[in-house]
Amino acid sequence: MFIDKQNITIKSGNGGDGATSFIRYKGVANGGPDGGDGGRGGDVYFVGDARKTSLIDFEYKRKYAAGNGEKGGPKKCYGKNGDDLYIAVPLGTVVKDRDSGNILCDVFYDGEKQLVLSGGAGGKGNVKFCTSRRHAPHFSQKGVITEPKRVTLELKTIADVGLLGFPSVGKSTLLSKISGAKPKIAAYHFTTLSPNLGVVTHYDKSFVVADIPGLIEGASEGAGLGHEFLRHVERTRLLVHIVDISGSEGRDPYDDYVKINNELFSYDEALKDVPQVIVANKIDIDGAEDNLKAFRKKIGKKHKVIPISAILAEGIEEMLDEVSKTLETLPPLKPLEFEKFEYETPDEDTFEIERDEDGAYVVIGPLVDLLIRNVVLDDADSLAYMQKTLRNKGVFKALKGLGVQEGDTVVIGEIEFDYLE
Ligand SMILES: Nc1nc2c(ncn2[C@@H]2O[C@H](COP(=O)(O)OP(=O)(O)OP(=O)(O)O)[C@@H](O)[C@H]2O)c(=O)[nH]1
Ligand SMILES: [Mg+2]
Repeated sequence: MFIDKQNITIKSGNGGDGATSFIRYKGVANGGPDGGDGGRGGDVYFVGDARKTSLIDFEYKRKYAAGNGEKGGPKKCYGKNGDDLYIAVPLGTVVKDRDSGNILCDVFYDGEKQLVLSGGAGGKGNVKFCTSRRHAPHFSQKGVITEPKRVTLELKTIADVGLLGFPSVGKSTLLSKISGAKPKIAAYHFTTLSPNLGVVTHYDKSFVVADIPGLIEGASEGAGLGHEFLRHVERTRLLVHIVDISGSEGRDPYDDYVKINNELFSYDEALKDVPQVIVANKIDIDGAEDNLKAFRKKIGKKHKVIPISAILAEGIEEMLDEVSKTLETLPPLKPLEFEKFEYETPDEDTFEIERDEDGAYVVIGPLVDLLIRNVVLDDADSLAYMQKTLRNKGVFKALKGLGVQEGDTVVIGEIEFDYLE
């Protein structure tokens, strides 16, 4: 089974909670605060791995999470940071946010690391809340809890050369002769079920060739293996278009050539700009030479047609010369051009105020989530700290702007209090 599209869930690590703790040792009754900060949650990266050729690994494991940050400890001990997670993917893997379809990254080069999710920040320990007036804070901050994200991985194979043509024209046979690849070869259609890659060395040049199977008439609308493999044609610099010049299956080679091109161009018009080397295979079969003459006539002088016998390895050198020469004139492949989508870490300074049916002022938004996560309700210091934050972030000012009166109810998460000037 070839897998070139997969949905998975990824999550960066939560931040570790800060510690609330006080110095304790013999002879000291009430030592000062010494609670350390929580550790940062681990980040999630995708990494290009040239040894991988499909997304099969993701068929078996769908959930990926970086390590959580550890809690802070007494004696100002910092919590350990969570381990980063590196997810290895084949080159040409495009990672998208599943809900919006926006592109997070295109992993193009071997060893390339792409950061997609940052770990949650660790909470501050109570030491950090000491001030000249607050010597013994009985509160600390919680670490940031991160959200899992649903992403789609899509493999758009990167190859210098794409081999294409109707089923059984000899694509895999050719690939097996020019590279170390050992694809399955047989006299029935759709022998090859996934794009095979091979590395070809020709004199001092080497290039990657992909056997792109499954193309038949109607492929761009889903016939045969259809669309599945057309996306692998998008990222080739050059196409080797193979026809069975012997017409061994009763089809006209020129008809085949036109049909395959129609499928390509109706899938993506831009493929018209990808140069093609036309190869007439199975020249060893009786009658093929006559067909070649007729084919050349229909193709016209503009295009060169190279006759070969893949099975007998004849004409291969001429073909590789042509491929290699053409490749030299073509620019290298580049990653997709796109605007990188980044998951937002909510801006914890933002809030909104709504009125509920009882007329109470309800404060909502990321700022509130932050405050609620951190407040210790039965601790006066903690409540005072929350009040100060509300003032500093402009919540009281906004309430006044809305006409809040002394004694009105203000709701923040689960906390309700009367507004006092
Ligand atoms: N006579 C002759 N037969 C060939 C030649 N090249 C391939 N064949 C035969 O054609 C049949 C199909 O070859 P494959 O290489 O599997 O064809 P393919 O294009 O990869 O086919 P799919 O994977 O089904 O798309 C096999 O039986 C091959 O032995 C050739 O040059 N001459
Ligand atoms: Mg094949």
